[in-house]
Amino acid sequence: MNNEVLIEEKVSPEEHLKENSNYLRGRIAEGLTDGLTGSLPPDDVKILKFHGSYQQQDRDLEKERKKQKLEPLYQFMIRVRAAGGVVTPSQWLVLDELADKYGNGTLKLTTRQSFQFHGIMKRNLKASIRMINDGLLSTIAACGDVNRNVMCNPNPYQSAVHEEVYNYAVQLSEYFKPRSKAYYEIWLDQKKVDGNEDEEPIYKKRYLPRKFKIGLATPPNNDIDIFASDLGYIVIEENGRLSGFNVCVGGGMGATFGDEATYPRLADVIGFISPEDIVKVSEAVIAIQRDYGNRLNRKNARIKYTIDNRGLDWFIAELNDRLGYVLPKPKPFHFNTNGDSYGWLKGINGRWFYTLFVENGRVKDREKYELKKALRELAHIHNGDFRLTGNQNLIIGNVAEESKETITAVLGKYGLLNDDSNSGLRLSSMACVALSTCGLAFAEAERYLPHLIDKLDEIMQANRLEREEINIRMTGCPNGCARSRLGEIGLIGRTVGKYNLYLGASHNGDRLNTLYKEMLSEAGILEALEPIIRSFSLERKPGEHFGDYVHRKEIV
Ligand code: SRM
Ligand code: SF4
Repeated sequence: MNNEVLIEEKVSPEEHLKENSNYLRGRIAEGLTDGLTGSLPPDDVKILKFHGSYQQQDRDLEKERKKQKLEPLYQFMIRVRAAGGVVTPSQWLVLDELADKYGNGTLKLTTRQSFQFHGIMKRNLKASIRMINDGLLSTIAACGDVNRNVMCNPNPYQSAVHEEVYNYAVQLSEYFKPRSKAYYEIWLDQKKVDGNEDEEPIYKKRYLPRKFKIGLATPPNNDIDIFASDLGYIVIEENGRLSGFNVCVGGGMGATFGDEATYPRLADVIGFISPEDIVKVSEAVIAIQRDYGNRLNRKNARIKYTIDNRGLDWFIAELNDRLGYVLPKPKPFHFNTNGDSYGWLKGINGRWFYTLFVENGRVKDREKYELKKALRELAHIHNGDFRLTGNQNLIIGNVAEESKETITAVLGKYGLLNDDSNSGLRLSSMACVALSTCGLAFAEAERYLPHLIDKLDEIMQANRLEREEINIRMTGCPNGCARSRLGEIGLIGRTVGKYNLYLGASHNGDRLNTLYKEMLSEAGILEALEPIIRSFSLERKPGEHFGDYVHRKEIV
C-alpha cells in the first residue's frame, strides 16, 4: 500500500461523500420528487447545504409526532447569499412574499447579513429557491464547506471608501462561488451541456474541509465582528482613500462542551495588502486551508485549528511562499464598537440611512407591532436599498432627502421609530435562532432573550443604566452563531432553562468573554448579574464599558 492510499483512508466519510457527489449533485433531484417522505436521504441532506438549505424538523412538535407514530415534521431552512446584506426594494418584496407563500410567515435577518426562511416543505423547496433566483438573488454556497456570505460594514456614513469596500465584498463572494453547474441544473432546470465538464479550480473535488467565512470591516466600526472570521480584512484609509487592508486569519466562535480540543478563537492580524491583491491573498489563504485543514475530524477542521496546530509563523511563511512576497506589517487601526448606531444618519453621498432595531432579526407581524407589514409598505415606496447589519438589524438605505419624510411617516405609523421604549441593553442584544428549528440547540435563545431582558431592564433601571449599551448575546449552544463569546454578557444554553454565564468581552469585539458561572436558571442569572450591575453603576470610571469594568475589578 503506498502513502497516498494510506492518506486516502484517513478522511471522514463527509470527504468521500463530497468527492463522490458529482460536484454537489448527489441524488438531490431524485429525492425532491419522492413523495413518500418529507425528508431527503441523509447523504443528500449534507450535500444540500452547499445549495443553501438545511433539512430540519419542528422540535416543538417532536414528542407529539413520536407519540402519534408519525415521522418528524421535516421542513427546510433556506439561507440567501447576498454579499454585505444589500437588497433592493423589489428583492425585499420577493423575500417577503416567499416567507408567506412557502415559509412560516417570517424572515430571519442573520448575524452574517443574510436572510433565512424556515418551515419550507420539501414539495416547495425547488419553487422557493427558484423564486429567490427569479428575484436575482441566490442561495448557492450560503452553507456548506465553501466560502459563505461575505460580510462588510453596511453603514456608509463614516467612510468615503464604503462603496469601494462593498464592491470588494461582492467580488470575493462571486469569485469563491462553486463553479459546479449542479445548482443551476437542480433548481433552475438548466440542462447539462455534453462536453462541458464541471471543474473546481479553487476547491477541487472535496471542497474545503469545513465552512469558511470572510468579512471586511471599516474602522471605527467593527459591526461585523471581524475577529470571528476565518479571513478578515480591516480597511485602512489614508487621506480619505482606501490605501489597503490589514489581513487577519483564524477567527471562529464554535466549541463543544466537554471537548477541550475545540474552542473559540479570535483572528490574528498578520499583515497589510494593497486593495488589488485581495482576491489573490484570499485565494492563497483558502488554498492553504484546503491543503492543510483537518479532513479527518470535522470538529477540528476550521482554519483556526490549522493555524494553531502548525503555528502562526508556519502559516505566515506558507502564505508568503504562495504569494511570492513577504506580507508587509499591519498598519495601525482602532475599533470603537461592534454594535449598531440607530436612527437617521446622513451618508457622505448626501443620502439618508435609517438603522432600525429588529429584535433578534426576526421580521414578523405581532399584535401592535406589524414589522413585516410595515417593511412591505416601505419596500413599495422606497427607491434606495435595504441593508442588513451583522447585528441582525436593518438599514433602510440610500433615502433621497425628499423621501425622508415619507419614510419617517411610514415608520411612525407602525410605531417603528426608535424611541426610549427600547433600553440600551435591548438595543445591544442578539440571539441565535435556537429552538424550535435548530437541530443543535440545547436551550432557547431568540424566543427567550427578550423576556430575560425585560427582567434585566428592571435591574438596569434601578441603577439608572437604562440607556447603557452593554452588549448581551445569547446562543442555544456553544456553536456561537450570535457570537455569544463576544458578548460583554454572554449566555450559552446548556439544557432547557439553564445557561452558562460569560462576562467581560470588549465593547469593540477584540476580546473574548470568560466563563463566570455555569448552569444558571433565570433566577440564577439575575442573582449573579444584579450585584455586578449595581457596582458597575457606582464604581465605573467615566466612559468605561461593562466588559472592561468586570476585568478591572477582577470579577472574571
Ligand atoms: Fe451558525 C450551525 C444558524 C451564524 C457557528 N448555524 C448552524 C445551524 C445551521 C445548525 C445546524 O448546523 O444544524 C443553525 C441553523 C438554525 C436555524 O434553525 O436557522 C445556524 N448561524 C445561524 C444563524 C442563522 C444565527 C442567527 O440567528 O442569525 C447565522 C446565519 C449566518 C449566515 O447568514 O450565514 C449563523 N454560525 C454563525 C456564526 C456567526 C458568524 O459567522 O459571524 C457562527 C460563529 C462563527 C464561526 O463560524 O465560528 C456560527 N453555526 C456555527 C457552528 C459552529 C462552527 C464551528 O466550526 O465551530 C455551527 C455547527 C457546525 O458547523 O457544525 C453552526
Ligand atoms: Fe443552533 Fe447553536 Fe447556532 Fe444557536 S448557536 S443557531 S443553537 S447551532
